[in-house]
Amino acid sequence: MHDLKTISGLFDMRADFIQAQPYGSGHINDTYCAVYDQAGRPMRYIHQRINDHVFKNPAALMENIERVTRHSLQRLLEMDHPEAHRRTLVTIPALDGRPWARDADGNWWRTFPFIEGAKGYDEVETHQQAREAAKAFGEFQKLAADLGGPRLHETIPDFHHTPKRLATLQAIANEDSVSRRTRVAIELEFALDREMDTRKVTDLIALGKIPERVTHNDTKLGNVLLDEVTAEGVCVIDLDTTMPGSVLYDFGDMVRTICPSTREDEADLNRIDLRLDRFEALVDGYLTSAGSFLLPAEIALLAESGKLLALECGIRFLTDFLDGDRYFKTHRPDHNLDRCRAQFALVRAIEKRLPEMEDLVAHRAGI
Ligand code: ADP
Ligand code: GN1
Ligand code: MG
Repeated sequence: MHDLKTISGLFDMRADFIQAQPYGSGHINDTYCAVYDQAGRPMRYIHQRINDHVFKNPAALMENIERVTRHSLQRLLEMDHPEAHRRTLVTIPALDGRPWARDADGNWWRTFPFIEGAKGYDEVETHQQAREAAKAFGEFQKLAADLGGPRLHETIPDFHHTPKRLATLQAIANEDSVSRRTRVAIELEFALDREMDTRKVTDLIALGKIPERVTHNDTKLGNVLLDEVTAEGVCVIDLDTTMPGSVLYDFGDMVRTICPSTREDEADLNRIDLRLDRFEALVDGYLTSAGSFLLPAEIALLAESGKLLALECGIRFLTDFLDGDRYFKTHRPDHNLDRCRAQFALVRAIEKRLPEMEDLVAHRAGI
């Protein structure tokens, strides 16, 4: 636990710090919810320590976030959105005006207003949640679509370059630095058997058939807050990987996290399946907001993007397992291995249901 009172003093809070607690279930950053007294009223803020092991250039990352969120806020205000300040994150400046501050130990910190009356979920409970989450991510992409200025920084280069992720897995497996390779022969074979599948989207981007856009790149369900009363998608959060990408990465990660009947780390593989009813809700929600700008080449791959992202995420969990669990936060022994197996079980489930998924997309898109 960091000293959050000291951290709060680095920002232009205009309120008195009361207390702070660790918050949320993200795998990457250290997140705290802090309560302040603001002119006699309790107000909550999020203070986050940016994981600079994962993000090597936090200043560039914060520049991306600042540009994208300011642009989104401006667009929302222009359209007279009644809840503009609840629909996008905005940064609270540090005392020197920058959107980040460093503490005495060199840690990087940032602060956001707490989005009240909304919640992130690790697991979907209703169709409406699936539809609303997808609609909100589509709206996020739409708001960012006409961002001017230079190309955004790549906060993690080749983040969704699945063929490179597979090559890294092979390299780390060959090193076998923590002697775990013999335990994962089946999983390694599963990934290597699908080498051709890993190339689909990157090849089409290289050929110019799928455009580069401003995308979120980490659209798991937990990264969109839904209204606690209406379930409406309120605010997309966790913008660290907002950078140039493909909408297929965003949609695929929604399929991966929203359509399974189980959690991301389900240990009972027999329980893992893909719920077509949820997929239908997802497609419906996403096309409601993103349908106006998507190209036919993108729509054609929406169903398959789920398989790609589940495969990629499984590859990443397996890589981290073989590397001694250094990247993702783990909460039990073999956590990354369980996560990998669950992702690969999901890949199999999607492979079985792909024709039906493609029919659903074609039907909803009217093609
Ligand atoms: P990580 O990269 O570790 O996933 P996130 O930015 O997703 O970090 O934050 C972790 C959790 O904190 C989120 O899942 C969400 O529950 C909560 N959270 C983050 N920012 C806010 C915010 N502005 N308002 C309310 N809750 C937030
Ligand atoms: C991480 O930051 P968080 O917990 O929302 C990861 C994603 C993975 C996800 C798997 C920057 O997301 O890419 O899909 O875990 N984020 C980063 O749960 O690596
Ligand atoms: Mg998150």
